[in-house]
Amino acid sequence: MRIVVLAGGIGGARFLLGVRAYAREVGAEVTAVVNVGDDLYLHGLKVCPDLDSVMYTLGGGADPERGWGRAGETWTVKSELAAYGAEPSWFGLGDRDLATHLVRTTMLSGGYPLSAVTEALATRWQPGVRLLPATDDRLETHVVVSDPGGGDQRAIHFQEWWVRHRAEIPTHRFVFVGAESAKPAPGVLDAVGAADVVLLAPSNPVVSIAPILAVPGLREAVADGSARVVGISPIIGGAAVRGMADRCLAVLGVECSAAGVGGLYGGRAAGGLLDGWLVAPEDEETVVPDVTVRAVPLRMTDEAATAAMVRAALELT
Ligand code: FO1
Repeated sequence: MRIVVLAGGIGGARFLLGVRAYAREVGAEVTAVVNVGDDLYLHGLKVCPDLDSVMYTLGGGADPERGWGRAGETWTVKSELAAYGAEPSWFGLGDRDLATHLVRTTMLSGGYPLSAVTEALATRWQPGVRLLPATDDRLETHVVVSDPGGGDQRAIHFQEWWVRHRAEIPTHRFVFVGAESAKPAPGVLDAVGAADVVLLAPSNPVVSIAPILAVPGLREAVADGSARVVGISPIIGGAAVRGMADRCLAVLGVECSAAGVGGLYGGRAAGGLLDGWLVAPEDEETVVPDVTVRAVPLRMTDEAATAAMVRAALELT
């Protein structure tokens, strides 16, 4: 069996631990198509937060509390940069993490596409699933904001919105810069086309899953493909499990609920993506037109709990 997972960063990484565990049980192949909209250049280095969260988490090198960056991290370079007054200081790059960005930037400068760089970095980490960026092209999530109390609108990078402002700034819309000319990374369309199941991880639907689907041809490949498509709700009992999906959904005017996100993805018969939608027991009354909804525990407390979610999703197909 072949499983493709569309995933963002921290929540996606934790979900992929369960997918990998399930796949090992049943002998399935897993390809993760990971969001690149969070990526940014910083101090001359290319940083890919979602790809790195997935790679470090599956490779056993992630800091379990933070969910991003490396375990056992030190911050010497960060403090040296601050001593020079080098901005931005609001985005911390750890010393161990920097080695990843140095290798990545060197390879990109040498002409390697991001997908080849990701494969090279994963050779060290052995994540146990194939990691593909959604695209090798530039696709950056920018956020149109205005200062509190009105004033002109301006676009800032997603990370500045997420980390510097913690999303606590008047926010008007999200723009996936470069999406219109981006192409699916090599292997992405083949993986989706050959998949028996495509899973939408319980990542942020607005700034993690949407930028993946914004790559021309990718949404169509999923919607029109032969694979069954099952999503896992990132919202339990009307609250985001982690991160700021609630604030992101509010920007879109979408209800922060399992039904709201299910409706955002839509049923395949109605031109959307979903055949199945996994919700938490608190949300068992959820109805999404044309979609089979099933309620199971969705707290990813450990690999076994997450693998049980994956099994439930596969049973939905
Ligand atoms: N998140 C923060 O809240 N503060 C940081 O200083 C920070 C640094 C950072 C460095 C590398 C990296 O891969 C991720 C980092 N993140 C940080 C998390 C990042 O904003 C999120 O992982 C995603 O972009 C959102 O899912």
